[in-house]
Amino acid sequence: MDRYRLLIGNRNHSSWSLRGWLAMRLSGLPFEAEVVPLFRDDTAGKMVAFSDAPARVPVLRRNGPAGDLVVWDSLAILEHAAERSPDAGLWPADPDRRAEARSVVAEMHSGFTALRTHMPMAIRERIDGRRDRPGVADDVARVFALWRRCLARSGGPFLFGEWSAADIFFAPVTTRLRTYGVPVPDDLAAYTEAVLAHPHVREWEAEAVREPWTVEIE
Ligand SMILES: N[C@@H](CCC(=O)N[C@@H](CS)C(=O)NCC(=O)O)C(=O)O
Repeated sequence: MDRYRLLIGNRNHSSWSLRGWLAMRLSGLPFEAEVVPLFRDDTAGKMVAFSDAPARVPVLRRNGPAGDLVVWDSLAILEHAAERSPDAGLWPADPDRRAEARSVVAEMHSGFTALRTHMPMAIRERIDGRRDRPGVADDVARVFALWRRCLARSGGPFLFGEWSAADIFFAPVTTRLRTYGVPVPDDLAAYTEAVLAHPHVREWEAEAVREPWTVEIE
């Protein structure tokens, strides 16, 4: 079987890379991750050397008998992984639940700008004092409402029962809540703990802790 190469940014900081990597990891498709350190003079050059995709991460590449392929954008990577591994459970099996899971993922993919701007992912850091930045409280409230809605229907432990695309897309948010000390309501604490304890998230975090690069959070 052809192997894939997945270009990712710093594991401590690159939330979109985490999503693409978690999707590939759940798919079971064989792949190797290659890290390009972000925010350096040579970052864009390394991304451009990897493929003809825009200079962003993640980017997935496959070369071999099955044909050459470049997939960029975390959601496109997740969809490719789901198509190639239909039994991996990236999307719920039930069409109605799958439509809701797609809505949840789409909302994350195109929204939550304040949360992303003011609380950049920094897995191994603990930073205080950003909870009153503009728009953050509204974004956090929406995240909690969304999680509550999904968990009420599924019964947990994850948004659609089993670990799936929806949890993958919100995994960086759970690390942000921890990094910036955002209180998690009691009824959602088990969910955030389950996400942070998921073996794939732990595997990523262990690598993030070992990374040599440091990036100043302004
Ligand atoms: N919508 C894209 C966003 C990708 C993105 O913005 N990635 C960031 C890192 S998390 C990046 O490559 N930044 C490098 C830069 O802007 O130079 C996706 O889902 O993959």
